Amino acid sequence: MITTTLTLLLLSLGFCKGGLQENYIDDFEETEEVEVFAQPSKYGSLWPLPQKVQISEVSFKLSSSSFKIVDAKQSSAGASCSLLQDAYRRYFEYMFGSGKRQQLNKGRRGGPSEVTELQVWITSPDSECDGYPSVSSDESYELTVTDQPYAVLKAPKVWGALHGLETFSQLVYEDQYGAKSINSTSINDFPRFAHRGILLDTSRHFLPIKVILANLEVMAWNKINVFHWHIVDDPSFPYLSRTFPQLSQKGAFQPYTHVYTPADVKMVIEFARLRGIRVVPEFDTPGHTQSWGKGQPDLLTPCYSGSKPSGTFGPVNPILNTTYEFMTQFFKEISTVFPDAYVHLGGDEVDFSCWKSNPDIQKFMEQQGFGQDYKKLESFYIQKLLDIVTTTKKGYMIWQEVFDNGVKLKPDTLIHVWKGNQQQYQNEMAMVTSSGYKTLLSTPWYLNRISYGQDWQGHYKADPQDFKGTEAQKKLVIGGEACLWGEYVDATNLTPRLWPRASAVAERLWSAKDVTDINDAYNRLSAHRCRMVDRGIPAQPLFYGFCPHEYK
Ligand code: CP6
Repeated sequence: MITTTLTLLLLSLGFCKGGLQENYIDDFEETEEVEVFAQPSKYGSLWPLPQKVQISEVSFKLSSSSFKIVDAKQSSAGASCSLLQDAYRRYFEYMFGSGKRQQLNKGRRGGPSEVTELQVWITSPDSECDGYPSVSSDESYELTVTDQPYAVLKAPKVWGALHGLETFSQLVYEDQYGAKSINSTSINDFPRFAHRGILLDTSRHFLPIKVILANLEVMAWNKINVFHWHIVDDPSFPYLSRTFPQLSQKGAFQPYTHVYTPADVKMVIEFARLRGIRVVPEFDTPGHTQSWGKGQPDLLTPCYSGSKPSGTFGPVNPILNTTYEFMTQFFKEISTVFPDAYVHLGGDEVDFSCWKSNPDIQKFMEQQGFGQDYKKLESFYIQKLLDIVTTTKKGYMIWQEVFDNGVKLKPDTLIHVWKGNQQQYQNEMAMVTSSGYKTLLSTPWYLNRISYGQDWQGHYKADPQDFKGTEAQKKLVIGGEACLWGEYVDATNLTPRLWPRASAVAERLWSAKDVTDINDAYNRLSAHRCRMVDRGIPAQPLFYGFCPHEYK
């Protein structure tokens, strides 16, 4: 049983070893910050803002002793749907606490102005209760709180119901006497983009499972639906492979503690599923693979200094059959461990200097007629890798360089744009979509970059469909991801660095395109951030001020 209890994490730092490689986007443009004014929003603390909301002045009371979340009689998901039953329990606790903060008016009995039930009605015959969410999942829901003794949450599938429960919990507030209240409300909601992700990097620093689970929980509060797990990279290989256990035995920071076992991975995937979140793993090759070389001899290219091997290694060796035999077995395992229809295959930042130094590679280049064009060699490798992964029946995501280098891709490949300044990434989105590929954006959402000020405003303003192109091109944008690369982030600082800054991205990817009022966003986001703190997550402040519950 996976625990959903969240606790503030007090962690001591272990020793960190391994050299760091610096990466910069030099010409990243800072957006100008707007001065914002604190005042309550007419939308309260709703975040991300639903597509259609009507909130009236009429308010009802809710009491922890009489209020219940129940399945509607007509619902296609009932008591046997543990995904929903677990969610009911979670949200009841978020709304009323686990008994610590008691309501002041506990003795009250239900009157005409009390909501006593939230009925959850899954309307499609297949609720998808036991399935996995996908890029085409229906996440829509309708929520009505009216003059009835019960509120109704209608959704075609459980995924919409999960979002609706979060929205309902966001509508509940305390009146001036501390009594739980909710206003008469009608909401019709669905996401603007299907892919709303967060990248976490567990190679630069190992992230304990409980930190990953805690952040998956917060992703659900923000209606984020993809966890992009950048699980391995140069510094360490914490993924415990059943087929190649020596990869983590030799490549993990601490092979007995700093690894994700098959049971750990299962737990992350199930915890995510119960919250409507997909887990897309990334196994980045041929670059960013130094840690792979420790447990898999001959996988990496030996670099030469003059006529002799220098003892250092470069990217994956693309000229050996053994490389492709290894990749075939490895990705066969990955395709069974991770249920999502996609894997991210990386392909970014391949350094050619080692390949250039190696005489065997030089010979191969000549035989293939590649000349001195090492992009052709990189494409040769990626092409073979894509063919291998295609046989596992998975779709793939890749970083933009693979597209830039002209590799032949399956039409349903997702191109992940991460480089350049605003003009450069907008050009890239235009080029990728004019070639007919689906794309997602990360460039403006590198949350590992920090600055003094309200950088959430820049994240909020970026729009993945702002580039020159036709309507058909814009439709190929499936969303985006906030990236929190791990060079300077571990369990001690990850959560406040991510929240509420990733919340800004979450609203951009969920809410309607015209939801751009920075002042209203500031006021709702401040309240949303206080709610995250109240729910036990150390989310950092946007600016000066205080939270309502600070002194209680
Ligand atoms: N690791 C990998 C990284 C980065 C990328 N890929 C990165 C590049 C620039 C910045 C931050 C991170 N650390 N594998 C780029 C996709 Cl600023």
